[in-house]
Order: sequence, then C-alpha cells, then structure tokens
Amino acid sequence: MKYQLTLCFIFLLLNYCFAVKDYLFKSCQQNGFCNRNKYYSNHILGDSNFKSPYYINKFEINGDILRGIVLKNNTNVEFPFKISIIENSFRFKLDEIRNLNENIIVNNNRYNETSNWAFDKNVQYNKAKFITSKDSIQINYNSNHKVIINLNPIKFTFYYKNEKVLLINDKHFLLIEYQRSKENLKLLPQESSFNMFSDDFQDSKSDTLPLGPESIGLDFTLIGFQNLYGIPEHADSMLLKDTTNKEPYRLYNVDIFEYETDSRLPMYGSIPLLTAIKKDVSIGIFWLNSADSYIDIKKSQDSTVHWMSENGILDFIIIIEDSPKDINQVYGKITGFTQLPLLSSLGYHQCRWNYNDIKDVLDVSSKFDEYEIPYDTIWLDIEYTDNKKYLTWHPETFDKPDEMLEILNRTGRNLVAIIDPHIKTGYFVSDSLINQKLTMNNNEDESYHGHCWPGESVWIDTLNPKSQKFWDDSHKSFMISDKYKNLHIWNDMNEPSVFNGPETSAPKDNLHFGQWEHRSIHNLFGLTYHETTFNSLLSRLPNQRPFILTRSYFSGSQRTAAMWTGDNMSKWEYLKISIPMILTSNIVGMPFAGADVGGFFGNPSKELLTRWYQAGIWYPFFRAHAHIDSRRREPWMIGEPYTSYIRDAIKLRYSLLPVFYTSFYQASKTGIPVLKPLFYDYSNSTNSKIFEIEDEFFLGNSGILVKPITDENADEVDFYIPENEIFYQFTNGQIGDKIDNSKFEVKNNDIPMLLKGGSIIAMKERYRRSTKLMKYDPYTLIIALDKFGNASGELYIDDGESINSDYKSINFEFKDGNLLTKSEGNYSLPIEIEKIIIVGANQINSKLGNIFEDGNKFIIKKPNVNI
Ligand SMILES: *[C@@H]1O[C@H](CO)[C@@H](O)[C@H](O)[C@H]1NC(C)=O
Ligand SMILES: *[C@@H]1O[C@H](CO)[C@@H](O)[C@H](O)[C@H]1NC(C)=O
Ligand SMILES: *[C@@H]1O[C@H](CO)[C@@H](O)[C@H](O)[C@H]1NC(C)=O
Ligand SMILES: *[C@@H]1O[C@H](CO)[C@@H](O)[C@H](O)[C@H]1NC(C)=O
Ligand SMILES: *[C@@H]1O[C@H](CO)[C@@H](O)[C@H](O)[C@H]1NC(C)=O
Ligand SMILES: *[C@@H]1O[C@H](CO)[C@@H](O)[C@H](O)[C@H]1NC(C)=O
Ligand SMILES: CC(=O)N[C@H]1CO[C@H](CO)[C@@H](O)[C@@H]1O
Repeated sequence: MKYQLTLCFIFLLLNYCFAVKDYLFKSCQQNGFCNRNKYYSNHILGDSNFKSPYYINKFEINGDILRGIVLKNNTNVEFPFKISIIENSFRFKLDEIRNLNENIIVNNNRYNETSNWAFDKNVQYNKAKFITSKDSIQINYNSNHKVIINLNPIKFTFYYKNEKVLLINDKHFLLIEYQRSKENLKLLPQESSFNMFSDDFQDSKSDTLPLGPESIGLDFTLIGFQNLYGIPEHADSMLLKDTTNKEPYRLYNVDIFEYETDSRLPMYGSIPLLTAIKKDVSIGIFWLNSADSYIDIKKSQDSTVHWMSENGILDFIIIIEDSPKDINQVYGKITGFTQLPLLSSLGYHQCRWNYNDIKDVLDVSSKFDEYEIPYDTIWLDIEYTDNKKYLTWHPETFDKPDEMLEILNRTGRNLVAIIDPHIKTGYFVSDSLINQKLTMNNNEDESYHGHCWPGESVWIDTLNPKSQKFWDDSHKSFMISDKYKNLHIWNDMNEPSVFNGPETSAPKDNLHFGQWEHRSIHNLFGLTYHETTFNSLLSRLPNQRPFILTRSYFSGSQRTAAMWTGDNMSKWEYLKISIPMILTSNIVGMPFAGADVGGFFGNPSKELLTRWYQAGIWYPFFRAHAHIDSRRREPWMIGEPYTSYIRDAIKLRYSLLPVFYTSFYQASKTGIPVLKPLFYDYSNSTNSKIFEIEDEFFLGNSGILVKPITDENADEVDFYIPENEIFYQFTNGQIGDKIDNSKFEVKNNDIPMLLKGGSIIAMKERYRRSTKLMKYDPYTLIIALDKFGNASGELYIDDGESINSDYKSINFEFKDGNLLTKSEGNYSLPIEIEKIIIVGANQINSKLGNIFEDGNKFIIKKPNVNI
C-alpha cells in the first residue's frame, strides 16, 4: 500500500504525484559508497598499469578449509579470509580485524550473520583438494571444478570441465574500505573520499555513519556469457541489461510505490543471486550481503559484473553447473527450497483495500457462489483493526471474527488478515515491546519512533530472538481459538516502510539486536519479520503449513512465504512487466510469486481487467487487489460478457490446480521454477533469441506453454516455438490438433496456450466453490504424444495442508499404445481417473477401455488404470 498516493490526494498534487519518485531514492552518484567504488573502477579502467593492492600474505590448510590473511599495500590492516566448499560450490568469506572501540554503542565488527538468515539449516560442506605453490593455490572439488587463486595481487580463475569460465578481480576492482578515522585517511590516487563520514543526500543528512567508510566492491568476469539474469527486484526485463552510462541495478528494499517500468531502481525485496547462462555451462554468483548494494553490468563477449555493498563482510558463493536448473538445485540446497504451499493458497485470492465489515466480507463471499466463480481466500487490509492497532479486531465492524471464520469455513474458504511490523504507539502491543526492549532502536539505543499507517509507531525487532515468544503469544490470542485453521497472515510494509524515514525506510544508523546497525541488515529485515510470523503460526498449529504473504524478502524467504510485486498500476505496461518480474523471481528460487490482478492503483478498463485475469491465472500466487480509492471490481462488477470471460479464466486455473500443485511439489524438492522461462530447457538452442523471451513460459515441467495477451486490442498471438518439438493447440484448456503455425487468432475470451508433444497432465474439470470441495473429484488425463508416440508426466497428491501428510507421487508413461503408471506413497483415499484424451496417436491398446475417436483425438471414458 502506498502512502504517498494517499498524501497526494490530500494535497491534490496530482501531476507531482504521478511523476516517478526517483528523486526520493539515492542514485549511485549520490550514494557515498557507490560513488566511491565507481570512482575507483573508472580510474582503474583508465590506467592499464594499475595493479590491485590486495594480496594474500599467508594461508594454512586444515582439512577441507583454507584460511589466510589478505593485506593491502601500504596499510597495516589485516583481512582474514576462509575458503570452503559448500554444496559442491566455492565459498569465499573475508572479514576485517578491527580494534575494539568501547566508546561507541554500535557493534564495531563487520556484520557476518547474513548467511545465518539466508541458509537452510542443513547445508553440507564438501571435500576440497588444495595444491599450493609459491604464487598460487589450486583448489579441486567435485571432480569437474577447479579454481586457481593468484596470491599477488589476489585473483581467482575458475575452470569447469577444464574450460575457463570465470575470473574474479581480473579487473582489479576489489575495494575493501577498512576502518579509519577522518584524521587518518590514507587514499590511493584512484580512491575518493566522497561522503565517507557524512551524507549530503537530502533525506539522510542526519546519518551519523559512526563507523565511517566500510564498503566492499569486486568484479566478476564471465567468460563467453552475455545472458545474465536474477538480482530482483526491479521492474525491468528478465534478461539483465548493460548498465554502462546508466544507473546500476540497486538492491535496497524500499516501499517504492508507483515504480516506473524499465528501471534499475530498487523495490520491495532483494535476492543477491545473479545467474549467467550459455550452452552447457551455467554460473550463479551468490553475494551474501544484506546491506545497500549496486550491481554494474558491462556486456560484451565476456561480461563483467561489478558488485558493491555499503558494509558487511565480503562473502560469496560461486555455483557452476551444466544448466540453469542445476543452479536452482544447488542454490535451493544452500538457502532451502520453497515450502510446499497449502493447496488452497494456489486457488484464487480476492483482496481489496478494504472490505469494510463482516457483512461486506460475507456478501462478497456469497456473490462468488451466486455467479458460480470459484475462490478460496478473502483478504482484509489494514482497516479491519481497531484504529490500525495490529493484533486487534475492530470492535464494531469486525466484532465477531470467529463467526465470520466459521461461515467462510463452511464452503472451504479462508481469510487472510494483514499484520505489519510498525506498531502504533500507546496500546498494549507497543507498550510491551518497549518495556521488554524488543523494538528497533535509534542511534542512541532508545526505541525508534517513526510514522507509518497508524501515525506514530515503533517497529518490532525480529532480529531479537526474544521477539519470537512475544509474537507467538500475540498471534495465539489474536487468532482466537486453534479451531480456526482458515485464518492466515499477510506481512506488508516490512522493508521496513517508514513514511518519514530516508528513502521511505528506517535510518541506516538505527540499531538492532546485537547492536548491529540497520545499515548492515536492511535487506534481510523483511525476512526476519515474516519468518518470525511463520514460526508463530507453526507454534499455534504445528502440523499445518502456514500461509504468509510478504512484500519484502531476501534469499531464504522462499522457505516460509509467498511474495507479490507490490502496488501495480492499472495500466497495460504493468500487466506486461509483471511476467518478466515473476519469471525472474522463479529464476532465483522464489517461485511463489504474483502481481496484483487488475493493478493496485486506478481503474482498469474492462478489457484490461479481463486480460489481467487471463494472465493472472498463471501467476503462481493468484490474487486480485485494489487501492481504497479504486472502484469495486470484483468479477461481477464489470458486467457481461466480461464477467463470464473472467469466470472461465478462474475455472481454468482451478481445473489446472493438480498441475500447479505438482509443479510446486517439484519446486519444493528440486528448485525447478513453477513459471519456467523457455531458455531453461533449451539453453543448447542455436537460436540465441530464446534467452530473451520473457512474454512466454512453461508451467513447471508440465509441457504447458503459455503466452498471455498483454496488449490492448490484440487479435492474434505469435508463439515462439522451440526447435525440434511438436506442440498441440491447447487454448482455453481444450486440447486440439498439432499446430503448424505459431501465429493464430485470439478472441477476447481466449487464453492462448499450447501443450508440448510428449506430455501427460492431470486436470480436475468439475466446478466447485473452493479447492477443499474438489478433494474427491476425479481426474482427466490429457496425453499429447511426441513424434515417437511417447509421453510422460507426473501427478502429486496429498491432503493439501498438513506438513506430514499422506501423499502419492505418480509417474505416467505412455508408449506402444499403452499407459503405464508407477506410484509411491501412502495416500489412502481412492484416486479416480474418469477420462483420458489422447492426441497424436496412431493406435491405442484396447485394454485401456472403450475408445472413441473424435477427429484426431482418442477419448476413453472410465479407463482401466490402476494407481
Ligand atoms: C604490494 O606489496 C607486495 C608485497 O610487498 C608487493 O609484492 C606488490 O608488488 C605490491 N603491490 C603493489 C600494487 O604495489
Ligand atoms: C562473526 O564474527 C564473530 C566475531 O569474530 C564471531 O564470534 C562469530 O562466530 C562470527 N559469526 C559467524 C556466523 O561467522
Ligand atoms: C545440451 O546441454 C546438455 C547439458 O545441459 C548436454 O549434456 C547436451 O549434450 C547438450 N546437447 C546439445 C545438442 O548440445
Ligand atoms: C472447518 O471445516 C472443516 C471441514 O472442511 C471441519 O472439519 C472443521 O471442523 C471446520 N472448522 C470450524 C472451526 O468450523
Ligand atoms: C519412445 O519411443 C521409441 C520408439 O517407440 C522408443 O524406442 C523409446 O525407447 C521411447 N522412449 C521413451 C523415453 O520411452
Ligand atoms: C505417510 O508418509 C508421510 C511422508 O513420509 C508421513 O509423514 C506420514 O506420517 C505417513 N502417514 C502414515 C499414515 O503413515
Ligand atoms: C508489477 C508492477 O508493475 N508493479 C508496480 C505497480 O505500480 C505500483 C505503483 O502503484 C508499483 O509500486 C509496483 O511496483
């Protein structure tokens, strides 16, 4: 939710408000550490004789770990480092030895706990073999990997299967600003002192910068790579751009509201994973740092990435594998895979700011049934609280939440209520937080007070382990009795958004648990908040998968939350950009992602709203949302024929829920994207265009290929068809003939999609009011054969809600006219297949059942299939 928009209405400064607010956000030039790092790299680029002053002075090997010291010429600072192999990937971690300074309140060390938050609990360290010489160290690991580290100056060369693929510090951009006083600055001619001890940016002049300059910067040269992805969140293309003479990509979680598309400005979340893809080799650079960061990209035959962060230790992991999906697998082993979601959370979510009272909620809910539109979850934005005091219900408008939950539950429906980290001052929750010293503090170590939705607020410090118990108890009483399992939580504004703070967030010199500056932990604050909520929900109902939506996120957030792209505008360009944004989120291991269907702000045309639903059914997280000043736009408000088009779209989503759920199951085990870019399966393609396609995607491994309509008045669609594959027409979920033309006509009610030859998918075709009511429905199998007459597919089934659920995982294989099934698991309810439709076949084994031929289709009703 975007407060500035509201203020805009109050002040009626419309033109001003609709302009991009980039002046509120620091450019690289205005941001001390970025300015200095760029100054350094620019001067080095202009001086071919320059040699990096950093070198490895000594090291020792202990088993599979190498430790040593890096020194910088003409200084006496020491940088201890450590090399290890984690999940078959190379990790380098470098700190700085600092003198204890007892005169300051802030923790004087470089922040080194980012990985504690980002990593999964069960990461594995592996074997490494070191071969050392006078001027280099060679490290062999995992049979295909080799790194050679030059000691003086420090430089890394990575080989994969004996091919040189990556260089680090080849450009000499390594910069580690060590701790110094203003009086004792010793700078190289290439180094700048811009804003080292003070900040002259308009809104952050009060930053005390108690530790002075501390930034780190480093270059990565990717040999033969031009296709780079990842590092969300930006409203930009999926394929990362060259930023020479442009703003670098910035990672700094902010409440940006009304972002511009085609922009490297930061947004609500950040995942510091960049991937580089080419035929037969993929690389992931995982930069474990939660401070304000910029990434400058120069593309060429060999592309260079210059990564800069304001403070913290230098800690990175280099993942090198055959293919992009292998990168997801390794990254998932390090940071955890996405949680298998509640099945019902893959249904349709209806939200707006705000449903006014219980009657409004229940009216909207019953309208869905009146119009025969399935939905699973209705949402409450901030107005349901007593005066924006989170963890309370409004005493008049939401006086009987238990009754409301019970009525919703009768049709299998859920409620999501918002709980934000800013806590209004002057009531029991904030009073206790302050008394128990569980707030984020100001630079004098007293509770920080700022402004957000409720007015004056304090922020819970979820870095403090004691906050967990407090949050558990608060949620237990807010969520009424444990009987109500259909109440879930939305964590918004957790960047954190602070209306009167610099760049709409908390002052960087605020203090958290451990006396760490906010500067060090900024990008992971949102994760600590939604993870604390996750643990509270688990403590309430230990065997139910929690559902949480978060706006701010970091590496590791996928373990415990879904995300959405924030507050969209009801414009075609925002519909269009939502697809590459969600694809990028999938590329970096956060597949449970969506965008506000309809756009958050404004009033979409009937055509735009319809097209947005038709695209939105493909968002892994599928929710409509609207600003408080937008007109009501529930599907029936728009009128016929559009209401029917929207109903058809939502029903299609529901009929494909077995495919979505199976895709999520696979994502939760292997990290495979749920919305999968085309280059994933075709990075060997000879057509380099495949690396740029961002308006078309596969639904997981199902073979369903989708290209949503995102242009006004579109009357045709033109698919990119991967070479050597056959595809069948599958528009609106109706299987048809093999296509010979990638371009075809679309009408207003058409959802263009294709099915790849070789696929088997399971659908549930009956209309029900919610996912829970579909539990016992039979399946229809669609079998689309490849050119050899084969096909295969997977179906995952469980109870859709328990953590330790009975389950069945079924593999289907079609060959020689027969359907074979293999299954494992202990799911005991009967699984019925009521119909099979086969396309592309010459003959079918009659033992499968009574076969009807309909054009090129074979249809078998009540087939003989044993699962
Ligand atoms: C830095 O010092 C080392 C050790 O004295 C020396 O070998 C190296 O050439 C120096 N590097 C630069 C850039 O001055
Ligand atoms: C961070 O550094 C401190 C001080 O050197 C050390 O005690 C601690 O174990 C380190 N934590 C991590 C996660 O490396
Ligand atoms: C495609 O890439 C895979 C690795 O992902 C490799 O094993 C295979 O040989 C490649 N195929 C072609 C045709 O280049
Ligand atoms: C909610 O519905 C389920 C059946 O779907 C039922 O078992 C449960 O008792 C209901 N809970 C409440 C609080 O009514
Ligand atoms: C596909 O069909 C061909 C020809 O019938 C067969 O040789 C091959 O083994 C099949 N492939 C798979 C994966 O079943
Ligand atoms: C079925 O298997 C799951 C996963 O292994 C397990 O958590 C569950 O307890 C099993 N259920 C029964 C009834 O054995
Ligand atoms: C996906 C997308 O474009 N989202 C944007 C929609 O517009 C709001 C402004 O109201 C931005 O904040 C979102 O980032």
